[in-house]
Amino acid sequence: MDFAAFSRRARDLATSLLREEQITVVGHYDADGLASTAILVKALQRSGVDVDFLNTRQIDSDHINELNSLQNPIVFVDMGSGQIDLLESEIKQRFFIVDHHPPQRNSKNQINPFHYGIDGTRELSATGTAYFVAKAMDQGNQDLSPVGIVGAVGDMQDLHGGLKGANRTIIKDGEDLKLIHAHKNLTLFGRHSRPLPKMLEYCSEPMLPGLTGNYMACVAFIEQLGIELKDPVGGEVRYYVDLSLEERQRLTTALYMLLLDHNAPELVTGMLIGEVYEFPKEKPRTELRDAKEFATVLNACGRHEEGEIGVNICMGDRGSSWSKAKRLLEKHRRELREGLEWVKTNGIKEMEHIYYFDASGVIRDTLVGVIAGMAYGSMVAKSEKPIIGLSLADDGSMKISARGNYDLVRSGLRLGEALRDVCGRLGGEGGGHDVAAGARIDPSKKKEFLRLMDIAVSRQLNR
Ligand SMILES: [Mn+2]
Repeated sequence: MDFAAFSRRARDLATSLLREEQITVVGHYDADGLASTAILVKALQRSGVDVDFLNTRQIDSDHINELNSLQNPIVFVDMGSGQIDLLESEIKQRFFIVDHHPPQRNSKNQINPFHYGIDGTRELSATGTAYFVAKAMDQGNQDLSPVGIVGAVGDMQDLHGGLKGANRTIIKDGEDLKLIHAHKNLTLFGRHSRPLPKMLEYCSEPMLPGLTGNYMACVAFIEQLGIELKDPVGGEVRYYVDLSLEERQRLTTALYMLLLDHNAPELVTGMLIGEVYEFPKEKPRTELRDAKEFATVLNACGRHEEGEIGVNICMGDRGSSWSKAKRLLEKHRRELREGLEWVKTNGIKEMEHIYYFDASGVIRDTLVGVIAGMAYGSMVAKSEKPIIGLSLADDGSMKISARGNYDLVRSGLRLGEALRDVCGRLGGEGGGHDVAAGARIDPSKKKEFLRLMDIAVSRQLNR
């Protein structure tokens, strides 16, 4: 990796951007996209550039017309590297790209870690890339390091034993400023924002045998350990972060034993503990205290087309934007619950090697993947087959979200590959991770898709 050359490009780009009087930042609508948008907007504002922003799922011809009518120079973040040719032929004004997706090719006015031997899928996100551009504008922008980590975690760059590569530099910056506390801990989601039994009930990575999806069993499990559910003095419901060190150890050990009793492979027990990123300056018992939960807030904003709220939170608004986000989170969780309930009652269809459900017109396409994952968590679907959720998108295409688990991946499941092959053959497109992937096809191809996907999965699993 050539970090020095990467830093030079960051400096050059920072200089070019600061020469502009007005800029429009155009970012992707997921956690990494919103966080990277926020970093650039904040850094440019601080340097006196007149900046506005928008977040979108993809750049289509409508956007291009809209952008061309603005006439502002544009910075694309978390998008653009894969579409340089299109952008160069369609966008009339000057534009810049800050991205970490595999690039079509190198170009002037673009920064992408891949060009410097830095793996953009694991070592640096778009937010991280934007962070280094911001830091090159002004060292004072190092206070944006927590946001840099939220973007990386939002893009799941911490999946393989914690953040690596150039991401570590951002952590170091944040630690020096006492804004980031990276440490080993129980990795379960909700340590900061969910009552203890809820944290266990909703845990799907890893699946906790007998606990995931069973609230009463979780309550009994915690009580058996002699851990109080409520504070004996104040009576408040306790969260993981409220436990004493000794209680935390007791709980962690018990969860380990539970997994071992069920012959969980090392890969799965290993998921219980990992590096987590805490933000000590944020209010305790809120999602914003933890990088992973912060990223979920941003995803909820993006999925409900309220990207602006997420960007404002990343830029530091803990007032009205945070209030709106909390309401949005409630709505988001309600829709998830209702969606899961719908899947439960309407039944998952079972094929030889896959489960699927078609929630077209019922569950919004941006939530169908999360709900497919939750179907495992709540044991609606058994874990020996991957599950595929279908839904209709606004543009009339069929959105496909596939979810597996790590046992299946160990047996050979490669969902991203399967979707890319199958949907490619059907004139659609797909891809993603081994354990979670997505695709789009024409709805008329649904039957054929399911048939081919069933075959593809059976081949991967040698069944
Ligand atoms: Mn990204």
